[in-house]
Amino acid sequence: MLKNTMIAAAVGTFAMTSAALAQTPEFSTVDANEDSLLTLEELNSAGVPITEDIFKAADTNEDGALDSEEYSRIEL
Ligand SMILES: [Ca+2]
Ligand SMILES: [Ca+2]
Repeated sequence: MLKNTMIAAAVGTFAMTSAALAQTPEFSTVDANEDSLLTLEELNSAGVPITEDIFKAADTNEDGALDSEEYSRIEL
């Protein structure tokens, strides 16, 4: 049951992705816990169409999160 819900959510996110490609949300909008770092989870929750590969490539200092500078450089 939960698994099916998650698959449905994933498909829904994918459907929204192409429409959202043109722009990324404001850094502050994505940073749900306001620690000035964006985790992959926060990005996904905010609807940013980012994959783990892109996230890791963008995380140049490899601390597992994106700061505002790293976020500004991501190319989706
Ligand atoms: Ca955060
Ligand atoms: Ca980082």
